[in-house]
Amino acid sequence: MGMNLAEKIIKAHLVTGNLKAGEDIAIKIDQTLTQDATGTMAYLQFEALGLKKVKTELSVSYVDHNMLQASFENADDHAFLQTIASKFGVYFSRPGNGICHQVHLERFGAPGKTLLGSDSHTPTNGGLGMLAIGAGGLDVAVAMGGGPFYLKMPEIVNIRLKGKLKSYVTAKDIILEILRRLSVKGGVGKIIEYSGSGVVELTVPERATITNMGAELGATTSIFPSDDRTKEYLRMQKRFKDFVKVQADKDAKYAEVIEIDLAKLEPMIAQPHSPDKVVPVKQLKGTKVQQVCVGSCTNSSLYDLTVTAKMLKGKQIYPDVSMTVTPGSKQVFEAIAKSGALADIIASGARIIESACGPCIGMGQAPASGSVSIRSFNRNFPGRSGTKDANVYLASPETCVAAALTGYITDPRKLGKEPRIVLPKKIDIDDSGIIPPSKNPDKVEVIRGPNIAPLPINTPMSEMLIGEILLKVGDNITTDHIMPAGAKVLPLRSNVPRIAEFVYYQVDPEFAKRAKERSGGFIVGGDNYGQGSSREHAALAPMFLGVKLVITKSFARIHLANLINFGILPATFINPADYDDIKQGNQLEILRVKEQIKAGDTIESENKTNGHKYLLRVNLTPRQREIIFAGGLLNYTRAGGK
Ligand code: MIC
Ligand code: SF4
Repeated sequence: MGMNLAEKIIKAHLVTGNLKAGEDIAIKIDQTLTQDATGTMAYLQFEALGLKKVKTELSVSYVDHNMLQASFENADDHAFLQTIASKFGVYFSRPGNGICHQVHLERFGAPGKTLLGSDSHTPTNGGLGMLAIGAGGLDVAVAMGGGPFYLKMPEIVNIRLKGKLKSYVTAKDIILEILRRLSVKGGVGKIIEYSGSGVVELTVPERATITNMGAELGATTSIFPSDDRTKEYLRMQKRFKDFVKVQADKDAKYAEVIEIDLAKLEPMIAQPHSPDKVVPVKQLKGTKVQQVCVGSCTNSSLYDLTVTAKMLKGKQIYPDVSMTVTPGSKQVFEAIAKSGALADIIASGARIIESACGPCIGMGQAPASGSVSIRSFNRNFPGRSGTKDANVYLASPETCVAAALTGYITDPRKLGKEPRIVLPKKIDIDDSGIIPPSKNPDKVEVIRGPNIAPLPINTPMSEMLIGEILLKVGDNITTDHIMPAGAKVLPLRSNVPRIAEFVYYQVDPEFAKRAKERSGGFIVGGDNYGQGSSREHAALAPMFLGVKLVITKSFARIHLANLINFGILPATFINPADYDDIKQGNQLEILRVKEQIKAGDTIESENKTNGHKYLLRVNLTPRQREIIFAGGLLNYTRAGGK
């Protein structure tokens, strides 16, 4: 029987397990990436493993998130990251060099390889035919140390693309349509593999827009085959040597097949506050817009910025709209400067931002109160922009520009003929923003400013869990809800005691105080708990506050792994009615918890407030069980666990 592409790459990297969906497997990781907001912890954790040098083929540390330097914190982190990278054999992409996923696609991604990144949008590099997976920083630290990455073998779903996109319909509209059909939990436990005659119509950056937003489906990753388009892209990057052809066998089997006729698509837009609340742009025609942002790891390629410039050329941004444009990398920035596209963008009145995540993670450009912001980004969770009551919509750069020019949500097809874009055949390749590791690592001194606090370590699990339900939340809670980002909180990522004050801050500002007063407790959540970002701080900071148990209807993949990594027990309700029964403030008790977990995956708990008993599912592999008992992966690894 033929194999699909994901299975082929997994098989070639398999360390343990077999390729049956739902089974526990471990795979070898060829490359890793970190970014600054998750990277400081990842390198502290790598350091705690006691190794001298990374054992991967390639590890890169990017600085792209914490770029506003309103105080010393971010600059401290940059110095720490640069020196520790140099010491441990890691390449360092300096601030200004670009957004990790965009730069990795340009300079390092390679078909057939595996990539583990401490950022949920790591699957962007699936656009090159790479098996690229997002994970918590600790999993990436372990991979840097040569350890395999453990996961449940996903189901492989095939999305077959046919036909050709019509004028003003883009790769962003393809993934928005998929989100409309499948929802933010439609990809959980799955790898999305693209194929079909429509694939050749898409360039690598367009494919990367699609695989990037596969993260919003909750998918483990998304992948395209490599082909002549991949060759063309790697040749332009002067990396032709990295090309290998990877594709599915003709008779490959998939768990599910979904067909999309590209010719039938139209411009789409995701409404507040979820990337799957997708409707055709024309349906929202006439909605007043106050802010427009083009950029982010989803849509900041040379093509995206060139089309933005072409549409803006000779025109002015609507007087009451503020528009920002962010090139995804230094390479893109230089190329638009040389082609003149940058001058057209500046002349239109747009505000140019350095190559970084910027407004996507609330690092500046928070919209006005109650206003509408249209962004070419990938997430529009409440408050993520930095303004709690802002209404953020997600759309293609073309739809963004249409709004910037008219002041209202406008179907770009109303603007007349789509501009013809001819990209330069050659661009300048300049890797001066990527600093190789030191040849004399022993001489490198790691700089640790006061923002770098020591790593908090959990205690081993106790014999019984007794505590209060500190908070009860609903479905699709994101890690942005649990551990907000933005210009105020992100700079504290290297300082867990300080960042812990902000756990659930937007949902319930009293949460941290309550957790401290009660010396910890438990959290109850609904379906798809912990979707979105890979930030392990959403587990690490609750752990610091004494949270020992999270009970939900279901979990998102990366957050589930992060909870286990930091020794917080994840459990699900067996009887859905128990979710309705349990209330915030109730006392819950689980006796002989370790014994119960060892005996099987069902454990008994008692709500001491109303006397009701709940059966909970604790679905752990034997290794995860030991990690939880040890109080987290670091304790487990230090004690000799593999
Ligand atoms: C995000 O888009 O939410 C982030 C910020 O890139 C996160 C990582 C983080 O929180 O540092 C992600 O996607 O994993
Ligand atoms: Fe950065 Fe936004 Fe991409 Fe996250 S989604 S890596 S914050 S640009």
